[in-house]
Amino acid sequence: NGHGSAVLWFTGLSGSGKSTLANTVQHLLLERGVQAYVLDGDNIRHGLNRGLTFSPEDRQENIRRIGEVAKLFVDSGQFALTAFISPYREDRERVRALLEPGEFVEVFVDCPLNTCEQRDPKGLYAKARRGEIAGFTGVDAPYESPEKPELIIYTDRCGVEEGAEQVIQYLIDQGLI
Ligand code: GGZ
Repeated sequence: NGHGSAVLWFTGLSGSGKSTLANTVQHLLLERGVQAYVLDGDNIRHGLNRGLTFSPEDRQENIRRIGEVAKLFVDSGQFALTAFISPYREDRERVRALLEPGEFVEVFVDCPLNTCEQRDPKGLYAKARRGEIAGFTGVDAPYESPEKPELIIYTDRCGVEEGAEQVIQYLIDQGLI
């Protein structure tokens, strides 16, 4: 119905608020009659990508597959909202290269590690600090911040609704919706 389609690629630390933000944006898009679907750990890492670990190689494969699936959504005229840490710049740029210019919207969900660690909704940072999880992003595995993201949402400074509105405004400005 007269709108574009794109991948909204949310990237950031565990606990930064990617899934919450993506789900709120999805809700706002659906309200406007724009088809949108969220890909996240719940429907991808437990299904299609079951069996992949958090080694650098498996994270790369995780992101590669998610990029291909997201592209299928765009080919079908929908918005795909992806909420994965996607810690490696190169892996994110490979997904960008799969798509046409303007179809990959990198949204950096920027939140200081300290704040993510204080939130620690699943107690995973605490486990990582105790040495019970090896290779946890931000603790003993890297997170490479985007250099030129289309959008940065500072989730420690703005509420979820406000952040989601910033994403919607970007899509309006770009003529995507
Ligand atoms: C980071 C991990 C790890 C390690 C399990 N490092 O807060 P969560 O629980 O729900 O978000 C994290 C999720 C990260 O999966 P992704 O598919 O987004 O990661 S990546 O893009 O890097 O492939 C966390 C949980 O899985 N988790 N072990 N070692 N996060």
